[in-house]
Amino acid sequence: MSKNQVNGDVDHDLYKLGFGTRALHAGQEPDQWNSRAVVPPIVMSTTFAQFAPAVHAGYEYGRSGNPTRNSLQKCLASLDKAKFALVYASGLATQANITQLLKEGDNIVAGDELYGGTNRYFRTCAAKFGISIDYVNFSKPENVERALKSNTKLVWFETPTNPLLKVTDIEAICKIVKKFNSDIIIVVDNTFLSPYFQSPLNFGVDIVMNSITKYINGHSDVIMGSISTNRSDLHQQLKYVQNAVGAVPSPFDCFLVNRGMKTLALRMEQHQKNALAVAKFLEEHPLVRKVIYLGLKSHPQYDVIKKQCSGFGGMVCMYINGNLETVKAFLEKLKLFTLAESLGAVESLVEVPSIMTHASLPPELRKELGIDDTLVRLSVGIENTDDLIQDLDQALKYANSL
Ligand code: P1T
Repeated sequence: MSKNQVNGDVDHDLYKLGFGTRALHAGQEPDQWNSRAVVPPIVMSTTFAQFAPAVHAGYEYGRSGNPTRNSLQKCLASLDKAKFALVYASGLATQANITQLLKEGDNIVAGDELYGGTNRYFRTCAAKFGISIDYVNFSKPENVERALKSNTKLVWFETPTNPLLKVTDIEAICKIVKKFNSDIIIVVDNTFLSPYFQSPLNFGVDIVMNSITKYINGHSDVIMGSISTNRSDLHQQLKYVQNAVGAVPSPFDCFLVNRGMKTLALRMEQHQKNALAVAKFLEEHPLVRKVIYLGLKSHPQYDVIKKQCSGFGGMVCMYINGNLETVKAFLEKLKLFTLAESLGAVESLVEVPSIMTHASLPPELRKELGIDDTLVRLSVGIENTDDLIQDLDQALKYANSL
């Protein structure tokens, strides 16, 4: 690895190094800055001086390119072991940019279980432009095979899904889709596991997208999204759209994410350690009807998880015995788990998908998926394990006593 690279492309020697090392060094080369700053500076300038008309040093205008953003994009590409990465103003802005690759009459085959906002964008925004969307359960690859059409241009799924942590065999889906039509673009939303625990590009996916707002930034203080890809044609098209649509993140936010990523590996290990302990504790609790966690052998797709993930992440779901009132009593008593939407940050969060993150789904779809009022989603943070268990225990005891 050369620390003396100036402005160039990603240094691919770096890709041989470990995840934690890449998170600290990729895109951070001090020689790209005149000052040799060890931490990429926040370049707030919206425009860049040109030597002569249309002759510039790689940057013209802040929407089309920014040095702080470039550092982040390089580092992110290295974490996904991708050739290219691009960042956007939010996860949903990323989805809207990718959808710009389609035209009227095209079809999308999407997972039936997606973050509520992702489903809402396809259903109410993309559909307005004459794009049809078919939703299928991706955990059964034969459903996807049946859904593909001659006008299908995009296949989009989350694995694991938000909120119920259903898992899709990425390799099996890629084989089916590419055999049907190799031009179809396959996108995996990798938000729930982050590049630390899952590398969808290794299994034949064209684009991996992330809501950076979650684990990658990890501190609940930035809204951002990203794509990573090895395909230069898609990178070129998406870079064009990134500038043309203009939903780019601020340099300050890029700086924060760049900093947050340096501890992604450490944070993910602690999220996982805590989540596994929490899931095991909840499994034994009389007020809990069912627990869903990737690291439990009871997960119906444990064999697929073992095959394609290097860890289980920090998201845990449970169904509580009782009704919404029981759930509300439990939430009211929690002291460390904050009742809030979002996930993947250092502090533990809790939410009720049916009336919060997935309230925008049609009620009949929620029912079909099993997102009812007794489902509680935990984003297990990096606090001390015993404190989290103790917090859940006292709140469950209270709710159980009513
Ligand atoms: O919030 P934003 O950065 O726009 O990302 C949207 C998004 C995309 N994909 C997944 C899997 C997500 O979970 C999200 C956002 N999710 C929440 C806010 C949530 O609480 O589930």
